[in-house]
Amino acid sequence: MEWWRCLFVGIVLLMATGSGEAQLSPNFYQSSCPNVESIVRQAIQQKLSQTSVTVAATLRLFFHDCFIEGCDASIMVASPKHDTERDAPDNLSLAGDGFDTIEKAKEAVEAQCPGVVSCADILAIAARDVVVLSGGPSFIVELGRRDGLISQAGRVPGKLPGPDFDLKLLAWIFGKNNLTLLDMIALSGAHTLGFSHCSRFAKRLYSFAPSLPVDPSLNPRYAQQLMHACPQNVDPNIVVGMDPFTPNTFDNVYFKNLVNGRGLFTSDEVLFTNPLSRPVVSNFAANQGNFFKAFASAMVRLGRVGVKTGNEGEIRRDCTAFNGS
Ligand code: HEM
Ligand SMILES: *[C@@H]1O[C@H](CO)[C@@H](O)[C@H](O)[C@H]1NC(C)=O
Ligand SMILES: CC(=O)N[C@H]1CO[C@H](CO)[C@@H](O)[C@@H]1O
Repeated sequence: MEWWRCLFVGIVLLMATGSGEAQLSPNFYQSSCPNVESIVRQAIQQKLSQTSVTVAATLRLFFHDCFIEGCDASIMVASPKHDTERDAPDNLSLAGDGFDTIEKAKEAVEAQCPGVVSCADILAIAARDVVVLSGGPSFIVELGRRDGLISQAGRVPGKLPGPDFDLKLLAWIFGKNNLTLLDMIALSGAHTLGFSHCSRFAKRLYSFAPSLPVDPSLNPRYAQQLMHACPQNVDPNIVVGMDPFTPNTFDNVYFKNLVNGRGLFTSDEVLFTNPLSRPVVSNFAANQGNFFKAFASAMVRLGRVGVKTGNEGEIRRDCTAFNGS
């Protein structure tokens, strides 16, 4: 080999191995905390027996965590000054039960394996578990994430998709997180669970366009139902099920709804109205198995976004506070 090629290969090898870039692995805690998954599952099941809100709240928490600074539990950090990620306006709807679920699971894990398992990994396991416990697909969770050292409300704006996004913007923001169009469509299927406040879609009912108050892509009967549930100037705490038929079950009804003009947000319905994504929506609506497979693989890829490994970050003792604080 010519010397410069040798040098080049050497540098590449060094970059791959020498930078401390560790990989996630399903067996990461095999020797340090072999029962971590069953400890987390038990904590989730117990919380779930108290309130079904846990399911959607935990899944959404994982998504928001990963899109802001990567999957590093930065969303969990609380500060008396109310200036961390969870205090950003975008979080308003992050139900407190999601945070509580992760804190409970962390306490249970700490009791058996103190100082070993990251909050980021507990959140990733918990997100998988709530999907399974509500009827969705199971999958193997990769582990070995470290907890982040940055959590600032000011760094949230622009990192999360909005309910008024079109397909191009959705594809762009998921693309920034190494997720494909297919991943994005599959992950949107999480809206088969949970609730939304009226303010997030009221524009589609009352002020879509100057001469066209109701978004024409809304099924007219669905629009009527939504106006009934969300009259103008409704109490801001009122919520409606994002999948009006089975809001507590993880199934493909979300995609059937889209085909029938029953997507709650513009960002939901556009997946069917845009010809680029429509074939996938139709496929998921007709075949729940295909949706489940795509969702499981997209969740694994979501769980890789911006992860810290090796000796980056820390293993937080308390998920809501940096160790140094
Ligand atoms: C595709 C872009 C997305 C947009 C624009 C979006 C937007 C929203 C909005 C506006 C809400 C309602 C918040 C409220 O007012 O209460 C919501 C709820 C929710 N989202 Fe998304 N989301 C997206 C993707 C995702 C993904 C990828 C996941 C998870 C994998 C997810 C999981 C959830 C869940 C479970 C809820 C219900 C929360 C609850 O009931 O507590 N979303 N989303
Ligand atoms: C996306 O993937 C590239 C290549 O593997 C990686 O360098 C980058 O950090 C990833 N970005 C995120 C946000 O995970
Ligand atoms: C659950 C949670 O932490 N919600 C906070 C979101 O941010 C607002 C301020 O923008 C706080 O008032 C909420 O307590």
